[in-house]
Amino acid sequence: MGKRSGERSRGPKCIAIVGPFASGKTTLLEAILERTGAIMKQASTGSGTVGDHSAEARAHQMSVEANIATTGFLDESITFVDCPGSIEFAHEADPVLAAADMAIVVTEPDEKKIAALQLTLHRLDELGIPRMIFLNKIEHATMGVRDMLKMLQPTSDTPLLLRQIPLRKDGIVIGSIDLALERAYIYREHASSEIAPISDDDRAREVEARFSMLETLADHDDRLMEQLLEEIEPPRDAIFDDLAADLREGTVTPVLIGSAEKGNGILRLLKAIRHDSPDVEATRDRLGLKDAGEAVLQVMKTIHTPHGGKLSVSRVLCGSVGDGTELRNGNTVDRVSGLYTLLGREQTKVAKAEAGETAALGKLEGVRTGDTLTTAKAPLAPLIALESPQAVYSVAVHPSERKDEAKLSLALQKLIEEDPSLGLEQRQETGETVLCGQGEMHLRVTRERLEGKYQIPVDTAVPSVAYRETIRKGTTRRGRHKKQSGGHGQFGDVVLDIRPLPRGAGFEFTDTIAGGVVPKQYIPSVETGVRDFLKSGPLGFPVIDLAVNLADGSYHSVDSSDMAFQLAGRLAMKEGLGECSPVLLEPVLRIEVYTPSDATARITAILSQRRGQILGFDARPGWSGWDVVQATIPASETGDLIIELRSATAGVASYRATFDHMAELTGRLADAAMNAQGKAA
Ligand SMILES: Nc1nc2c(ncn2[C@@H]2O[C@H](COP(=O)(O)OP(=O)(O)OP(=O)(O)O)[C@@H](O)[C@H]2O)c(=O)[nH]1
Ligand SMILES: [Mg+2]
Repeated sequence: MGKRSGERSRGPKCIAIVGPFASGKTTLLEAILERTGAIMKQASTGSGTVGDHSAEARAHQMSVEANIATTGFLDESITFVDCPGSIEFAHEADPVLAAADMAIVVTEPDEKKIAALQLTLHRLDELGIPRMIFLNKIEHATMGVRDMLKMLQPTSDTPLLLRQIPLRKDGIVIGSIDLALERAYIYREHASSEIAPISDDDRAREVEARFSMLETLADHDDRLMEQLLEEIEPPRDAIFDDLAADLREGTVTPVLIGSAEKGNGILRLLKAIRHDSPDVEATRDRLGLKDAGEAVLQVMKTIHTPHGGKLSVSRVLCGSVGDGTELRNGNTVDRVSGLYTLLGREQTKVAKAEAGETAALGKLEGVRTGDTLTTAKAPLAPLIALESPQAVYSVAVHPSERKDEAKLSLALQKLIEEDPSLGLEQRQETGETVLCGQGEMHLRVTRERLEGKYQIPVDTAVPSVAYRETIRKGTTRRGRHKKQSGGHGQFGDVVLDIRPLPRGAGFEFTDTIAGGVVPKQYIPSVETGVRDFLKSGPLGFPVIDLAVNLADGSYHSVDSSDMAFQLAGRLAMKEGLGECSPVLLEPVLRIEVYTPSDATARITAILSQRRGQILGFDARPGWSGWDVVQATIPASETGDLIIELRSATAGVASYRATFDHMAELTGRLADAAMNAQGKAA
């Protein structure tokens, strides 16, 4: 074990606040801002003033995007980034976490939030982010703290290390005992706690809990282990050093307790951040970045402000930037125009941002969330690769008023720039513009932004399914196009052999014309006519998986033409296909659903009800207590599938799906699909 003491740092920090939905993250941010004097008064409920004052967040009583607030504690500048808890907005956290020094995981002692907590901690593990847990809503806790830990421990790969225990009076939590300081504090609402004497009963609990904390620390400190064995009281400084080192090295997850709403436990949390949190130097190490004298920044979030300005909120990892600094992003260079610190939506102009600080950089037009920027001459490889999650929900959108079409596509472009988990597809076949995202709420919020911020009323619809049709048997059919309307006539005559092909074969066109009964130059015309017909077959959908052979025909030396043979080909197809017992085909997806194991049976039932074929399920690799369910399922059944999957799993299930094959669809469902198509046409 290396030197552990004297490493506490005081540089500017960037702390991400993450955790399950509605656990109190935004309320905690507000409590922190109040306690550090950045705002006057904490709102009485969460999602109130600073944290989230976007109209969308207020309307839904939940955070829908990352909120950035820079404040100071003692002599230190700290930027907090409050991330949304809902899985539909989880992607907001990734670029933030990538450049943050540490995460505060806000959770509550509630069994229903366990799976969501696991989701958060797993992501932190994947990204290698040091974390502390803030066990919130402690004033409502009825469970003993040891039972709470027992409930939470399975979510974490590293041991949870309780740093405080609650003090209760008549069963109600009224304060806490800090196990490192061995001091009792009585909570006061929205004010710092008062130091209080420790009763004998509480002393006994404290000694026991403290011993268990020291034991955990001793796992990574031989000297402490010896001291414990020899019953020597370890020096307090050594304990603090261990707490900081273990957090930084990610060997433990410290747990602090409090109430964001009542402003309790906030000061202890701030002190723990001040003393124990890694700073930008450690974050550079984590990202494999050397400080070579040039500025390097990582973009955490992109904001298009209502006044049309673009802000790239960035962490300065080394060097410094000022207004006017030229920053290289890959092969392009942009000049910073305006530099600000943020307090929610409030911007304060600053001249410069130094290593460790987080600032919003104005007008970097080509820059996107997740980009790595530098003042160096040579391009820098991105420090992290951010993947956009696969979409699980989509809607077709179009402007309510035609005149807004161009405006809509511009606004969508901006929204996607702010939110890379949003996708846009232009579907040629149906002419639909389809928005793809992470869930119903995600797309609802997107629509609200279009209508609110960009003032574009839109209509939405369920996107249509890409049905096809094919034939079950073959036929031979003549198509004769003949017209005599004075002057030049039209004449084309073909005989087509039509036969089905195996699924996935597509379309084949051949000819077995002998002796020039259809002249060579008209054979492609026949094919064009046939293909044109196949765009919409007898059932109203594109026809696939069939072969057409031009077997015979005749022509007229004056009246035959390209167009006449196209029409003859079309005619033969039109009359022929009806005899080939056409059948509808629907796309079937191969799907993997990720779910906590206790919901696996419910998930398979949901899939089966939606005509899914369960292929099996397995333990999800690297996730204890989770499964992957494999199935195939018709695409038409997946429109709102995610909603049902999430409601069966307290909001945490997700899936990946890829096209697998086309399958025949008959009966009532086929009729419904054809009716819908008929109406649309
Ligand atoms: N009893 C109690 N309620 C709290 C506490 N902190 C927050 N709440 C309540 O919990 C609810 C959710 O609070 P938020 O701060 O919006 O939670 P959040 O984690 O930011 O939620 P999302 O961002 O949507 O994931 C609100 O009704 C808060 O008033 C607390 O310490 N005690
Ligand atoms: Mg929130």
